[in-house]
Amino acid sequence: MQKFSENLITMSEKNDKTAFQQRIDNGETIEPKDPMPDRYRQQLIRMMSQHAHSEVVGMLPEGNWITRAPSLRRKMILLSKVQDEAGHGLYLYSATETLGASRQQVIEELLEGKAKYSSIFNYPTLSWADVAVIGWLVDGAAIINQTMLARSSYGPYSRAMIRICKEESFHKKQGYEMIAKMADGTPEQQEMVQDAVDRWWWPTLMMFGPHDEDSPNSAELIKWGVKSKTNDELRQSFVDRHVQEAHAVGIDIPDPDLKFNEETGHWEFGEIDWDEFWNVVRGNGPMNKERMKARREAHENGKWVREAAEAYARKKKLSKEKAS
Ligand code: BYC
Repeated sequence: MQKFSENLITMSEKNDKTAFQQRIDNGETIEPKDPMPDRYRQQLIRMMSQHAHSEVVGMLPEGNWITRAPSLRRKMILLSKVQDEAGHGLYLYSATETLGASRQQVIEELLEGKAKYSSIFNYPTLSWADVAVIGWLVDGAAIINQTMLARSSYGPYSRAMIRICKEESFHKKQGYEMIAKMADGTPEQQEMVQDAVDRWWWPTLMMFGPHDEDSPNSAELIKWGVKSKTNDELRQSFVDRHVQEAHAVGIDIPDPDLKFNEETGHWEFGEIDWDEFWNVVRGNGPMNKERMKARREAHENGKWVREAAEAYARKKKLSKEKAS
């Protein structure tokens, strides 16, 4: 990750760092012009830009089904959901810019294959039921993670999360409604929806990131109030909530080790295939190459729009200078 420290107030002195930690421990919100340790800034740029990329790349799997939605109602819902994800990307790129990282810089890092985005979007959407499962499971996972991030110590990130969570909540509901309808439908619909859940369940659990003992960033992010829960804690909340929702509509969870622990009140689940996770994160998942190709082409095709916007901004600036 590049350094973006020009004109920004960073902290180097030990006393300043203690004062900063004190502000975090007091529950204060850190705003863009506040002094902050360079490492805090870099960690936020890393995480928020990855999050923005995930929203934008995340439009692709569902976008694949817009032209084939089974009714006008479903098409309208899907169109507006995918459009919402683009909006989330824009809020998050803007929030990242408040840290001194330009949108152009972070997007270049994605297109050059240097920046990560969520592993989940490297899986294919093979049937219409995948759209339902993404809404229910993937947006369901995103809500659990982002409700925590809505309390993050960095003001622009937490405020973006509040709005995003409201929209994700609608996304999850429309997905779960579709799941319930298909689970209550014809045998073919039931088979199709179960097949989609079987394929997406484990990749969704991977979205929360590696186990806590293998998560190098968690401790620092928790110390700075960016995260308030660990990857494993969030994953457990997700399992507890979604197993119940699955059972309520007659969907099976594809995990032979799943069992309810009466003492802890939690659902215990089987081991995640971490080799698969790291393989996808390193760019070798089923759809990584196709996703990046689609993003690069979209960026190239949008060049004229960026150039037109820049020309318009220059023209406006010139006429303003002439008038003054
Ligand atoms: N995929 O130390 P860790 C949406 C990386 S979109 C890929 O635990 P951290 C939606 C991690 O980056 C919203 N990489 O990291 C859109 C790190 O590598 P680097 C998606 C992953 O930051 C359209 C390394 O593994 N949500 O909802 O403490 C349609 C070690 O990990 C993943 C977000 O983006 C992964 N799954 O925790 C529908 C949430 N997991 O950077 C829906 C924002 C880990 O050190 N991000 N890695 O090279 C986060 O909450 C956290 O960054 C993570 C990781 C939980 C993802």
